[in-house]
Amino acid sequence: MEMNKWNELNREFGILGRVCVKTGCGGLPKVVLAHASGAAAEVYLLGAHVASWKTADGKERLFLSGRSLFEEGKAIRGGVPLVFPQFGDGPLPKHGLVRTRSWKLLRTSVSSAGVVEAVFGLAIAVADCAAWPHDCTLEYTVRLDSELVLDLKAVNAGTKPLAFQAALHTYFAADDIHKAGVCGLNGREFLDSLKNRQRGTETRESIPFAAETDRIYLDVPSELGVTGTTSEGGGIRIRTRNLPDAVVWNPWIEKSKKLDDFGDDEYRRMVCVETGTVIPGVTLPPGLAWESVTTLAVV
Ligand code: TA6
Repeated sequence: MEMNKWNELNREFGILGRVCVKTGCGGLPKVVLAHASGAAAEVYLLGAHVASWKTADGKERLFLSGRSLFEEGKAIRGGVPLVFPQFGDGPLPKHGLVRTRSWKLLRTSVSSAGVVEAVFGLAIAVADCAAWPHDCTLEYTVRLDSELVLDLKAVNAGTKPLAFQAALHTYFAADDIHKAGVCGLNGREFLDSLKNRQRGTETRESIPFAAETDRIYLDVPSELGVTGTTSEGGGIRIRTRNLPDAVVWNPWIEKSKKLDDFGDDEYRRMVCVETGTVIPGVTLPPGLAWESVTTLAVV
């Protein structure tokens, strides 16, 4: 276990060989989860951001930009940014308030079956943001075994209804975007963000990538697939609970050049399939909790 400036965190939360806090990029703290199978995950306290997920074969399944910033107050480019309480543009900073904040590590554990878990928390208070004056607590659980389970929970700690959108803006690694596809969305309605959210209906079994793509699919099945992410033809199965929408995004050539924290050619190596509740989102009465689960597995 790395004994360094995170000594105190490691004393409280470290589990020998399974959980430790280390110095990540930009000197930021990251929580490293290691499963007995060899699977591993890394979670920055900044944004409770899962930046790496390696399966037991040692293969990295998430994309992380080589040009990502790792700075307090800035979003990490790649991995699993958490979007809350606003998806996209609006009165709040793009994609909301939580991907740029420092979260707290609340608990860690290893179950008798060997499942390694870390739980992160963030409290938002009325005074924090004039455009979103709410008391709200978030809990995010990252659970690792043969799958990666990401469980996001929000509690309305205030006295008025809490309206929010939420998403896991997951960047999957792809060996070659031209061979990747997204399946499970045939027949579903979508809003095309490249055409002022014009409505359409998907007609393809598998959505290929040959141009910029940015669509919000509505009321999607609880199981989706990202195919062809590895050169051997492997893919990822995504299962969700309580996340009715899915966003499919690849910036392609021109948009990539406009993103400062993203390499010009990196669009070839990633695909975002975001699991979320976006349209219309959730309205949570005072005192109540909302919980969502996203489970990723290699197939
Ligand atoms: O989820 C898709 C999207 O909203 C796109 O429109 C695209 O801009 C992307 O997210 C990335 O947003 P970001 O603020 O991280 O640059």
